[in-house]
Amino acid sequence: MLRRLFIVCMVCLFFASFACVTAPQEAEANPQEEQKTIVLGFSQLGSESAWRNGNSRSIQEAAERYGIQLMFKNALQKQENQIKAIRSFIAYQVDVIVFAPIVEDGWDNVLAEAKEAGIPVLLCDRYVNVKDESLFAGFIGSDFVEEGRRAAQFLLDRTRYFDAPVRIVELTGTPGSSPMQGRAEGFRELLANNPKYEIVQTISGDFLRSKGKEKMIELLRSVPNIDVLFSHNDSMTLGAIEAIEEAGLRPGKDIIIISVDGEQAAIDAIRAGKINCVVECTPLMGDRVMELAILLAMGQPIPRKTYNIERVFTEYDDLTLVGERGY
Ligand code: GYE
Repeated sequence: MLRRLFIVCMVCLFFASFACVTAPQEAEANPQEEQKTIVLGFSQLGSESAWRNGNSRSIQEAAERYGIQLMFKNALQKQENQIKAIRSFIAYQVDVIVFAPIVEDGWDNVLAEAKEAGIPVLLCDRYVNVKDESLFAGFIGSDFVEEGRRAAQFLLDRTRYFDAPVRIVELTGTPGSSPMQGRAEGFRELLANNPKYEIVQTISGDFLRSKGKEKMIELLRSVPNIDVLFSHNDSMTLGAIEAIEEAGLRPGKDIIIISVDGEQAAIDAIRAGKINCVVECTPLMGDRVMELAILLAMGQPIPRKTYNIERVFTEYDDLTLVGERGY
């Protein structure tokens, strides 16, 4: 028994010493330090909502985790600032450009410049409308048309036994942006051919809480008998709730409220009975953005579209199971 133990020990020692000899050689052949740090230029469109701030944080924290050097520029809600930022990334010769386009149109020229410079571009969060789709490598974000459908599906279920007409007002996001267009389209798709539902007025609140309140005040003054508010994001919804309460009505009861995003304050508002449904749209995609950026920097292909996995939160759900939202 002792003899066998002795042999086992000797064998282990032999391999241990072998590992000691080879380890430094391996380190020399492939030194960590020599790996080039990836430089990523990220153009954020602004800071209009809790969603946007959560998205910026997610990108910044993930870049640190992945050891990627991040050049982060906030365009403060102006497309021209985004174009300038992208041009500066090209001049700096970053490895990858990622950006969240404020609107869909107007990117052909600057993206052609990036392509000419050989810098791959990843669209994050919102889509673009360009003549040549090879001007960007891929997209990561949400399926906005599907979000609109989910909002409409909740509405159909919730008002199944309501008498016609069901009068809806809609607060939309930034005109010309992909979430605004997609959510409006998906919502209408399910209501089409159903005369019971009437979208009585559509008005833009630009994804801003302040405008959500302002526009809801206008709607309450100009539109009689509002049954439902469909709001394209939580920030506008939270502003609209203030307007509804100030008008002496009960949000979530006198007016059914359907929103999009799923920020902490909106989930709390469902718990308080003031929002009936929130279609989730997550901004927390930093890790996946970094993984795609690494592939692009290595010259690898990436999927044309990567969608986030999302759910719907309603007044009927057990929301005690929903943890901290992180935005
Ligand atoms: O819903 C809204 C934000 O583009 C998905 O932009 C994003 C939207 C989000 O300001 O809150």
